[in-house]
Amino acid sequence: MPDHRTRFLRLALQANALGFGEFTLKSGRISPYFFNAGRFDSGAALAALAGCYADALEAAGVGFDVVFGPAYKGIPLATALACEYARRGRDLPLAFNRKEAKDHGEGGRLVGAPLAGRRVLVVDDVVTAGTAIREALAIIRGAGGTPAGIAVALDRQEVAGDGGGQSATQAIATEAGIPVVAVATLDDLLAFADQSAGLADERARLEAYRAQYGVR
Ligand code: OMP
Repeated sequence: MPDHRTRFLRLALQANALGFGEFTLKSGRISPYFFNAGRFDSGAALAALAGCYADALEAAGVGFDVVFGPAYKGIPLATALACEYARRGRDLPLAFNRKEAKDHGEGGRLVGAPLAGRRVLVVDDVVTAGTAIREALAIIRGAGGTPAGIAVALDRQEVAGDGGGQSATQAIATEAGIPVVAVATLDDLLAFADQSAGLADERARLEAYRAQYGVR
């Protein structure tokens, strides 16, 4: 397992961003685990997380000119990633959206660097059915940008309703013709649980969930 995956899963467990129990997802599925990126709630935690995203993107070799964080959870993630790139010597433009249009001041829904004519990387937290990512792609296209890739912390590798047997991320990658880079996947989490003492019960529940909703 490449280092950024293990590093991320350790960080997520330490921060309680990865929880085990019973969670109802946006899709209505009842999941034995949940990733809450909001628990990366300090400068140091976000900086460490951004390092994992940057390593995963570098390993995947994705080309882009600007990073875009969808409201709300993508905003601190994209911001931290842009800061991490600056630390590594590349100053990248950064943009994000508001959920509500602003009718005064500068107005509009987009904040930050222009997207028009640029290759845009979407930075978000997690993909289940892919609804949130599809909305972000529509915003980018509406602003004249070209989606160039998607970076998420966790790919839950679940079949999408319309995925034709593919996972939501595979369906989006095929539809949009762009790479979806996940720092870690459910498969990585299962492999990590195999090697970690004390996660045997959680692993069994993850396996049962994958048998029901996971991609084959
Ligand atoms: P999709 O839009 O179905 O891909 O679900 C992704 C969104 O669901 C995320 O942006 C979160 O709002 C939320 N979510 C999590 O934050 N963590 C999870 O582990 C699972 C979900 C979810 O509801 O599926």
